[in-house]
Amino acid sequence: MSLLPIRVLGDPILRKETVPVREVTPELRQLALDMFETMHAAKGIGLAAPQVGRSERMTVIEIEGHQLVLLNPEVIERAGKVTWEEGCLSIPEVYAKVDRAKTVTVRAMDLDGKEFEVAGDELLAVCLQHEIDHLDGKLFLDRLSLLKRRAAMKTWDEEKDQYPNFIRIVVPGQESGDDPHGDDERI
Ligand code: K2U
Ligand code: ZN
Repeated sequence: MSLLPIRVLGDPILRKETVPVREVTPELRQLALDMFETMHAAKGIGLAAPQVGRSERMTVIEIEGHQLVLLNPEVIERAGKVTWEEGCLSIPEVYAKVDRAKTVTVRAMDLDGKEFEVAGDELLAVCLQHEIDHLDGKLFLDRLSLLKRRAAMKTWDEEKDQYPNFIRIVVPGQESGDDPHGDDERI
């Protein structure tokens, strides 16, 4: 397995629509393994293909040891409202409260090419929506008010020079700024 460089805000790939997966190849299976390894090293609970420079419509999620690989995911049901302080592995050190659906049902394909549905609430629901946004070229910043977005971009302006060429190299065990409940600056 390999640790993959994470693309950060400013890299155009984060703003591109992803391409549906038509065939599950051995290379795609390896990509899923590498995405899990990279996500773990970055202390994340989700990671979408564009965040590692790939255009496949694919994301991985792991919450409380339960792993999900979602190919071509789509939200088929949503209900309620929840406000969650979000971060993003592609926008380190920046946090903001985001309103999303409290519960969602997502239809996707697994690595065996089999269609499945997953229903989630709270953290799983937020993560599913955050990752599917990535696959649509959207970031949590896009869901903030103008004022909150400006504050987030001001924080990012102070951080972005650490990531030349919009690349973040993840080192296992290194303190990362993705803990939404750390003492990093919050918006
Ligand atoms: O896609 C990503 O950038 C990984 C995101 C996923 C996520 C964002 C907000 C809320 C839930 C999930 C995070 O950086 S993963 C970091 C994290 C860890 C524990 C709880 C929430 C977020
Ligand atoms: Zn993210």
